Amino acid sequence: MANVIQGRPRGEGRRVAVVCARFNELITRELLRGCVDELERHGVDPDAIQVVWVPGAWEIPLVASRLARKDDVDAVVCLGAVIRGATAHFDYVAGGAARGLAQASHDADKPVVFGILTTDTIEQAVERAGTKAGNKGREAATVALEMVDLLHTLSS
Ligand code: INI
Repeated sequence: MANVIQGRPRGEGRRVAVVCARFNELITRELLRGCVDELERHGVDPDAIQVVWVPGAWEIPLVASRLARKDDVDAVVCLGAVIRGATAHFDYVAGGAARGLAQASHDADKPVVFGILTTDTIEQAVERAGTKAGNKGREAATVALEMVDLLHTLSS
């Protein structure tokens, strides 16, 4: 019989930082609303959630990295919306954010969750911010708690 290990999204006693980009704020504040609600629904104390706003998705990794290295933070959830325009800007911003968050997670040895939408259109972003395709902020919150629990199990 295989020894199967997986985490559960338990929120009690967990401390979570959320970094949210102001760019495309109409979308990102819905991601933030879903994220905070989901963290609290899983039992995270509202006082144990800190929300930090940054200008755009490009700025998220630096702040996420700083927060992830703090002793009183168990996980960092990163929220943003990068929407493709007519130029290559999208690729630089989305690619830089993705690489930066992977690096931040490895450097701090903690979950740094990628809750940044990367879509071709505003409609696709709206669908993922609390309408047809759910709320990616909620999903990111659950992933963060599951990963904190999993890493705890693996190190105990
Ligand atoms: N930032 C975003 O969060 N989403 C975008 O869609 C976006 N676009 O398309 O330009 C965007 N650009 C700003 C960027 O994140 C930085 O804030 C800016 O380049 C200053 O460093």
